[in-house]
Amino acid sequence: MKGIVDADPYPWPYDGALDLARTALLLVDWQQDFCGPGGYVDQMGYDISLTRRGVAPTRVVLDACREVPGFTIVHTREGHKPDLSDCPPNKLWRSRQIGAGIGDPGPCGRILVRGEPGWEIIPELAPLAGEAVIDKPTKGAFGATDIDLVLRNRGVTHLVLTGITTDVCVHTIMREANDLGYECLLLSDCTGATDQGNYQAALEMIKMQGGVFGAVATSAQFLAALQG
Ligand code: C5J
Repeated sequence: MKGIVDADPYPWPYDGALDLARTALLLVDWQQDFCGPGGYVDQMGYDISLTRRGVAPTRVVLDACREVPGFTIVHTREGHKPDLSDCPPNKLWRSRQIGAGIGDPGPCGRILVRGEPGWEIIPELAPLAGEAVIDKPTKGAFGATDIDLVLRNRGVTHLVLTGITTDVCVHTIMREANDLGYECLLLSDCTGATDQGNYQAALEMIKMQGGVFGAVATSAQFLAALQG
């Protein structure tokens, strides 16, 4: 139906039809480090085809949202200051345990360090002028950044999420946003995880309890509602 996303477990949003003035598209951590060859996820030994597979459908959604005048588009990037002063020692230690130490040199420069090639958003989904870019040293986005202020200043109350990885940063951000009262929708084909089981479980967790963190839809279902 026009303006209403045929989402699971409820037609999204809960409060009626899409209100494009109050909705933002969130692109979580589409960085080389999480889906590019030689990046952090690749260096840890995971299969980057699993994290890359949402790139093409996300690009379609991004292009559609860019066609809507005034639509809010927000990109996030996970990364640390070059001196790693914002990297908790336990996060650093764990990354070294798995052989991809944050700050260590790699094929994409220093792993998860701001300004390095691996930290950049991949060209397919790179931000355009006027789109907000939120840098976070965290998995979530609301604890150590001004994203809440940026969204509220624009009157945003509803979030459509894409990004990687489903079970880590995307889930953390969706949970944070949901707790703050944002009405959230995750696009299932516009996200991916380093583990297929975790990806499936992450989607299921959102939908339990009547949509405990919001709802899930495909990009086609969202576009059908957006474009009528
Ligand atoms: C991870 C992220 N997986 N962006 N970060 O460490 O999900």
